Amino acid sequence: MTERCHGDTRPRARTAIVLAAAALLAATGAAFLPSTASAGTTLGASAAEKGRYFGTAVAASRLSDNAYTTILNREFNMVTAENEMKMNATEPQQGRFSYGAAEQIVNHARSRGMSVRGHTLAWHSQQPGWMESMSGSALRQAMLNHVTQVATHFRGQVVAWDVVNEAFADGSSGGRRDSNLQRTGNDWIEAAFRAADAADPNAKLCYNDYNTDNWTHAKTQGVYNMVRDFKARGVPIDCVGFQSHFNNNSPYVSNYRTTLSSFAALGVDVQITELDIQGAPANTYRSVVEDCMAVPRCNGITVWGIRDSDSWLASQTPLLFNSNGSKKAAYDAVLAALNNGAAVPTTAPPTSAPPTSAPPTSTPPTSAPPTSAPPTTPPPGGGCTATLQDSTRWGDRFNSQVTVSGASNWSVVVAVTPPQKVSATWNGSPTWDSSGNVMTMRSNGSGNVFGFTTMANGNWTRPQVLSCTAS
Ligand code: 9MR
Repeated sequence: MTERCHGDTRPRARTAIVLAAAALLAATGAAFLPSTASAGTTLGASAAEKGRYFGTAVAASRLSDNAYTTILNREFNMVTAENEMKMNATEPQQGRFSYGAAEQIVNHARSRGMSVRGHTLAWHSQQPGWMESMSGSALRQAMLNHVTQVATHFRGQVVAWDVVNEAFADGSSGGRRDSNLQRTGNDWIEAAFRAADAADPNAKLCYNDYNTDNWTHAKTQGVYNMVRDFKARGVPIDCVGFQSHFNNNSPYVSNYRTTLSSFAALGVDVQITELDIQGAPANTYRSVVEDCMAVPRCNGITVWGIRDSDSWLASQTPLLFNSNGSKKAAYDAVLAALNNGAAVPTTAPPTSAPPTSAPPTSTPPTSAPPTSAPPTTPPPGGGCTATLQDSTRWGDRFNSQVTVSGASNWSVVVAVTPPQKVSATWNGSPTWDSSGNVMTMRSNGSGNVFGFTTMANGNWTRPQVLSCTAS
């Protein structure tokens, strides 16, 4: 087994950065952007304009379905593998790792400017057979090795990991679920988080569960107490995922916003990770999105599938697209709620791990977006003109908007400065050169204004438009 490393300094570094940001917040007040309605035309674009993401679960087997990938590529900027990163998929035999289907999804997403949530490193369910029959210290070691190997394999490609999934019991106990992993000792969850932190220090590390939406439920309180304890003791946890599978037995409740904001107040990001709602009532979808938008640290929403026919609960028709791929009323409600929602505050604590490299060399990262900097325009000659303008800036990243004139079919080449990385795009089809720093964005029928989010990684240099070519 790989030697365990508890990364003694990393949790403290993480805490220090968050505390520094919190102090800054206290000093300056949370500078919310005005919640002016914007007009994003896709879920991903609208979320990204507000500093958030909108994702979906993807099954590798469906990537050959053109109708499916058309919606995926158009609407979403975050992807979760529905089953392909689970323990039984990635380590079918002990010590033999299998990443083919997971990589198919990761490559599909990343080559199109979408980010990836990793789901899931440790879970009582969907364990490979060899693990199901293990117990005690052998199981603990096997679990930690799995966490280490998988997180290391995808290091740098996954923005957030569901490190541990569904470890709390249903019902009124508020305690842990019994499982072979739980029987290795109550500290198995924090051990998994420390192993993930050592393997991929820059990924966000999340705890993910279902039936934790109702603030008054014992299970919600149980998870809350664990997260509070982890934060107090420096266990490296960054985020909590709320699966939010809503149905008649487990309905949406109006204290959901209290749940999200109460967890966020512990100093973690909160994300809605597997949203589906029986019957897809537009009003309930709207409420869920409004609740997330009202919480600055609710930085993303993922629906658990694209079309109703893709859902694990297809007969409940719980998703945003009909089986024929058309948008449902719930889709319109979600898009409107995203467009009407507030952007995350520009002074929020970093939503990705702090850069480990040298301190920023250019503009400090916490100021308001510059309004007076001149837009950059590439040299003429390609039959069109592309003008880049700064848009929103956060503690760790910033948005840019590019307006093209002179052509409706265009391709624009944009360069970012390493170690910057583009983490999301909207209203265009991007491809990258091998360095990952030069993006060619092609028109995709979404108009003449495209945008993208750049993770600064300590460098705040403005991206440059290199060329605009009409085609
Ligand atoms: O959607 C997934 C389905 O295809 C699998 O058969 C199932 C097996 O457990 O897992 C489903 O996804 C689950 C997710 O991984 C964790 N939260 C509950 C999801 C729905 O069951």
